[in-house]
Amino acid sequence: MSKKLLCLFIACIFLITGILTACSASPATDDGNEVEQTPAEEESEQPADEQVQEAEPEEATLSTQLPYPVKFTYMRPVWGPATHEKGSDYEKILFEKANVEIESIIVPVIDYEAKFPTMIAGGNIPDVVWHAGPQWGVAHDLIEQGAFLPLDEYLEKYPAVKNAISDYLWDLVKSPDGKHYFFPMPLAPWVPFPLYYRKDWFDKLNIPEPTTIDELVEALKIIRDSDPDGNGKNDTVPLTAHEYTLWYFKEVGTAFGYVMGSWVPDPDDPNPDNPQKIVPSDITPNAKEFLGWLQMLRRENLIDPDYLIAKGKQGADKFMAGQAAVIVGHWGGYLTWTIELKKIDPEAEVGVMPLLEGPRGRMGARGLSGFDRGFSIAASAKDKADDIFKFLNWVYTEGYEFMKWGVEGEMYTVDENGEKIPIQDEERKPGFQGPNVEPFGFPLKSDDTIPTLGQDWKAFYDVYKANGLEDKVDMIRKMFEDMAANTYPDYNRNTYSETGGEKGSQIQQQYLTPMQEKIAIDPNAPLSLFDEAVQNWLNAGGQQIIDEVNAIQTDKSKPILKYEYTGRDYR
Ligand SMILES: [Ca+2]
Repeated sequence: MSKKLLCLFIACIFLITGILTACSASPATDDGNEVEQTPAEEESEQPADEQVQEAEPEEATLSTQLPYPVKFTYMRPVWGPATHEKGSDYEKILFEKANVEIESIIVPVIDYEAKFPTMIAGGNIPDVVWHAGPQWGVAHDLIEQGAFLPLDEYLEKYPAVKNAISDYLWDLVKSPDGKHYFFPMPLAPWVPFPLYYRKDWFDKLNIPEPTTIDELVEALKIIRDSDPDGNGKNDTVPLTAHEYTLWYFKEVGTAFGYVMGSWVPDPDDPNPDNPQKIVPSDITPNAKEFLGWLQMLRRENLIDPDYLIAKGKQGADKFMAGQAAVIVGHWGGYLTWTIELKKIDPEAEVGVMPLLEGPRGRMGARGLSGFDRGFSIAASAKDKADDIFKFLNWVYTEGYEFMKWGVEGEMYTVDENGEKIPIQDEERKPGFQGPNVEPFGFPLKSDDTIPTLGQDWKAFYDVYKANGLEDKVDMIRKMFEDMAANTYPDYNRNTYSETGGEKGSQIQQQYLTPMQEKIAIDPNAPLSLFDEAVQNWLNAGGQQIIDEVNAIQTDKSKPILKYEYTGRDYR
């Protein structure tokens, strides 16, 4: 699981160049979302048709309507430097604007899970506290012990807070008792790894754009036997991968019905939309078929010889250096790769393949969990919880633009078109720099993570335009939206399994990962290794994990992960 979190984090910083803090909820971009009006803002004087002698004042719904400031302690990870100075300019302005006094306790994100148990030792749990989620063993136990409040009653009372998060995500972070003890930090549930290719070379060699996995293989064979770069040698790598891991094939795998790292309906189940039983896709025959295909690429010299073997190198460098014809990689890599390629070959052009048809269906996006950590409210803060929600209600309504952008003139400027332009951190006064802002950050809305955290399609377009590549945006967006429209979801709704928490990653590392790599690396490895490894995994606790997950997760229906875009647009 931590590996997955790391992958998501990398995916997230990949696009937001240099702005680490953009990965938390610091100001990132404007999405033009309308601010939801809360009833209290509508200034409706109650008609005096009630018998109450003294008109009962309408209950405040925002922290800003309270006669006293909302006070709470707030423990969270920081992605930027942990050099917060209390009483900073930003802090003072936020406190005044939101009528809040937050005592922030920050921990560098890299240490967060390790330090968490000591930070809350002795039952001293901060009022609002971040953690990895209800499936994380430590948090799971705290929920079982009643240390966190169920949020449901408040989410009903403050719909703007609830609506900040997608239904898909709320469904995913539900505890087995059906309640929500956790408010997630949304990320895009899709980070497609498509197949990008040297279109100029395909054209030169008269290779049609592949539409199926088999046509891809045919194209790779032509590359293998050709000299597209004209150096007199047939030395172009037909296919490489962004980094030398299996993970970069997560989308390609779906064409084989293999949803890497996800749970899928038991292959024997007649009703895949609402199966009786779910199992990890990694142990299904589809995974075996995919690995056999990968092995064939190795045997036929169609894949980068360094793939899964070379340490400290990555295929993206080969692609950028003009040494590879096709790359399976992060969708956001397009810009950098094209810019770099054009430096060495002005004729270079990068295309993206359509979603290929494979032996088990059409390639699509492997659905991701769509969050990275989040927070809970301590049961000991029950008396304050409603006020904390009044503050959150401000964060997700009136205060949302401020929480995203901060203070005008200090943290952003407004151009002649009314567009907000962020002021880079190093150009700000210290009191408005990331380290003094991030400790008070709250998650962005789910809608603001599409296509990627803090970057809507308009911002995406602007970056491409600045590099003269705006005519490529529609192509990339179509790929992204096709992928999202063809999502392969994880049927495991983040279900906690005691055995899984105890030794899930250990037995994965011990049995499945080495087998996968052995088959992918060694062209002579027998595919029976797959069956042996799966049996060993089942015996070592895998069967127990499957049984526990199936017993705990009664809802095994296909999770609905729908792409809807509400952000700013360039079109
Ligand atoms: Ca060559």
